[in-house]
Amino acid sequence: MGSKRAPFIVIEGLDRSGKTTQTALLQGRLEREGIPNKLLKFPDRTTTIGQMIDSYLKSASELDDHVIHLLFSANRWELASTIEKLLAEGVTVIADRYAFSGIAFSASKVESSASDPGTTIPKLPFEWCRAPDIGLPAPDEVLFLDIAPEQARLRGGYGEERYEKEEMQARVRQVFQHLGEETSSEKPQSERLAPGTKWTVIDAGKERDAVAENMWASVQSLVRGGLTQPVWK
Ligand code: FDM
Repeated sequence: MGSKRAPFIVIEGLDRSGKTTQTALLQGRLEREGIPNKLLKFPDRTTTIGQMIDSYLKSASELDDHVIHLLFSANRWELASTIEKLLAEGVTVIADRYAFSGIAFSASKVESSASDPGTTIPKLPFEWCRAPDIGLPAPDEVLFLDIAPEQARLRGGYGEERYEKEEMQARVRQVFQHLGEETSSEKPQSERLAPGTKWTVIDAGKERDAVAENMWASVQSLVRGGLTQPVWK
């Protein structure tokens, strides 16, 4: 019987969706269940590339939109072999954001159209945004914490960082929804954005413990059972 590997689970979500709290609760649950695990956070602001990203997000520096997109991707590639190694060793990897955030945020950047100044057009084409992450270890499951912008506002508004503006967040939510459809198991595997990834929408507007329970219910058989197939790329 072939050896099993651990699953790779990604938590994606909008700002104010409770993503950080819920990621911590999921990790606590894995600990209580005695399941070896490692929590990663993207961007990982501790590396040299991560420090450039941090400075950009805090508006302490300016970078071309293409450059920052590639840095976010490079920041994942820095950890790609570590992720594969951990999974092979039986350590469940949870990532707070991953390539889906990379696509959603960059593809949501717009500028006004030269021919029709009243309308906006994307600054970076969707396919271009997707390309640098092709070949990274792909998650077995994405838990997308979804919240309506109006409800996010009631939770106390957005913070100070570059993308924390309501119009941007609304566009990001639309791209995430599109990514969810492209990843959906209803499509033939050959047409999916991430062929082995299960995309689960979690209603993040619910009360904290209910959200945590729904997330656990979705991943528990995966983390308890492990997987025999190789990591998806
Ligand atoms: N973000 C995050 C991106 O624009 N691209 C990426 O690849 C990733 C991983 O960085 F606004 C954005 C999303 C968010 C910001 O994220 C920092 P945290 O979770 O607030 O640290």
